[in-house]
Amino acid sequence: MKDNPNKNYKRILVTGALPYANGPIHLGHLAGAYLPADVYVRYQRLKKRDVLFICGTDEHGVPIAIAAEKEGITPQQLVDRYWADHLDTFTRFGVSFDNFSRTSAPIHHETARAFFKVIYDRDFLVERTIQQFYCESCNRFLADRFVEGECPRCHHAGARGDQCESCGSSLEQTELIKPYCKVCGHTPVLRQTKHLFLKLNEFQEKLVNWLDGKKEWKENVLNYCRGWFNEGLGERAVTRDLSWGINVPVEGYEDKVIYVWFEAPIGYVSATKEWADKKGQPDLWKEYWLSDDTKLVHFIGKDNIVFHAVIWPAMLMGHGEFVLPADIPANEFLNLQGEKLSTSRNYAVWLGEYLSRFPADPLRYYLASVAPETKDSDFNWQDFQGRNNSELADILGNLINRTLTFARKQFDAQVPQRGPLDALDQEMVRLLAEAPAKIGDLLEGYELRKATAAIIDVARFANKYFNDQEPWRSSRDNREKCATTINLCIHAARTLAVLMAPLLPFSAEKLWAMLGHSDSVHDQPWDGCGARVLPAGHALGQEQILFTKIEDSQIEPELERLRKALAAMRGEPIEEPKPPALETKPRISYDEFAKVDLRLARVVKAEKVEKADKLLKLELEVAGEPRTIIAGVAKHYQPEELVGKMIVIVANLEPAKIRGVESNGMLLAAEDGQGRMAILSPQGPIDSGAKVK
Ligand code: B3M
Ligand code: ZN
Repeated sequence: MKDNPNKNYKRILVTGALPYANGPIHLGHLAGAYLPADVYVRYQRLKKRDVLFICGTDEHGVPIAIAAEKEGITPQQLVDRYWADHLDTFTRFGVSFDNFSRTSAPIHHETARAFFKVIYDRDFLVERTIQQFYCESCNRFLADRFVEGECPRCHHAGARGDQCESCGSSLEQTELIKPYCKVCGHTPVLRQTKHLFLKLNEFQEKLVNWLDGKKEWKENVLNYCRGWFNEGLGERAVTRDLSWGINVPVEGYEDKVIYVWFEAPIGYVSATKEWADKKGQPDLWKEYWLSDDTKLVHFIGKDNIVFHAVIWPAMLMGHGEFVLPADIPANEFLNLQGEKLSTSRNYAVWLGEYLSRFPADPLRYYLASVAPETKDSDFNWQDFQGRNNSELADILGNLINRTLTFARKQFDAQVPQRGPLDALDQEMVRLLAEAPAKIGDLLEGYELRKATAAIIDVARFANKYFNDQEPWRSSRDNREKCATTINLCIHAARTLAVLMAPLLPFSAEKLWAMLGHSDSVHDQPWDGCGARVLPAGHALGQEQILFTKIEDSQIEPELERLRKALAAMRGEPIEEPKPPALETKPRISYDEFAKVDLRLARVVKAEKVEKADKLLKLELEVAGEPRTIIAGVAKHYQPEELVGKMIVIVANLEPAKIRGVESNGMLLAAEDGQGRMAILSPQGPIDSGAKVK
């Protein structure tokens, strides 16, 4: 086992990046920050550590103001909706925040303003007068993304005032070619305005030294920071000319708000305060933020690295009272079917939609096994289906199912007595005993992919153990051995329930109940879980299916939707899938066809043919002449529906005896590949006997 990375810490404070409240949660969010954070936290809880998991919505900033304007609602209405939506979908996905707050909460406004004031009073802010775009039609300064134009570097049209999405360069809005107001389209004018700037440059040396001590941090995070240091940190504006946000607590700045990226991370502090208030111990937040023995861990996606690993620590250093981040395990991006996600173009998988069709755990499992830990990775629906079916259902689910079914049939649904252990039994016992520490080390080091594989490996081994011990054979000739095998398989199931609890919280709880427990698996201790055995005679619960297989027909609509979104994104025509090519019989000449005498006939009488459930006997009238035919349409038509109808018959077909009745002709009906049948009829008024050509 590795050295305990938490030995210097009394408590762990885990944060998930505050999602913007201007759109629903998608799989990229989950893979980047929230799933890894949740698994880590759930694991720490099982380790019985003092851990607190904090998050909330990021509710200010330009994109939110714009989205609200577009919908014709107030920003508050918009964020109210998304705050509730995020909380709901996160909960259904099993993300177990201790508090999910929001930056529009009064406690955050208060905390952020106080923080800002301290930074100001300690002289880390400087006033600068700058030229900024102003829209004379909207009567406002155009902060950040309120202005768009052509990118001066790649000439992409529609580059935003702070960044070009196409080439990725970060921009000053005054660099934009042909700038326009994002809201009304007018060309803005330059006006003078003053802002407060954070003197980030004054923190560079301190930051470099601090990050030097972070040898165990992920390489991608350290690299980003080095890039920033190499360019040299400059002053950054931390106020904005906007109406939606937190008012700047400095005289002369009353009509401006704090830059959203300055106040959002302070949201971690406010959310902790809110948690403490809700608990009725309003000072409890201080234990987490005001003490060096707190391990502060920020889970984020790579686009947030500079804010968390450079600017936020500088702010914390400037403020001086709060603990600095101990780790920032940032993930790279998750692509979708080999393409970049685009939320604005709806090329994404939205969590709420996923959850309306599939359970949470298979997605947690899949996202963990393809987590973008060191490089961008891909979400692929077929791969998701494959792993669910072959790993969750066929390995983990199968082990549990066959073990519990066997125990029910052979041992009256009780844990059988363990006898002497053979070599294979001993290997099973050892593997289970060692699993918690091994998987724990991986989880501790944020290696979610490897931890996930290691959990399935335990189930894989146990499945093989079941096969090799052949309990179905020993149940006949060696009851003691059979009992030992099943006892150990139940032990494996029990161990797995705890090991999988952080990753598959819903299935683990279900399994725990199946093993006959009435408490929660999430309250069990992780340490030693592989050695804790259920006593012989312990009554097992009712077995249920843990993981259902996913059918092709369930993922096809998902692929189809993405295919369409991608085509729309690229401006390609949306191709409908082509029907299979029409296969016909060999060609015939007109003369051959003309030999068939098709006529209209009126149905006079119709009745079922006895003991033939497919046949109807039809009495017809063809140009005044009576005729009888037998038709195989009884599965599709009731006799009464046909009476009075005009139909088409082959009038010159050789008569044939069917069930003792002479059938003199044949009606025409169409049949498709889906078992449907329709009798052909003329569309207008016409006499019976008329020729059909
Ligand atoms: N809302 C950006 C994002 O969701 C931002 C994170 C804030 S964390 C303090 O990517
Ligand atoms: Zn405008």
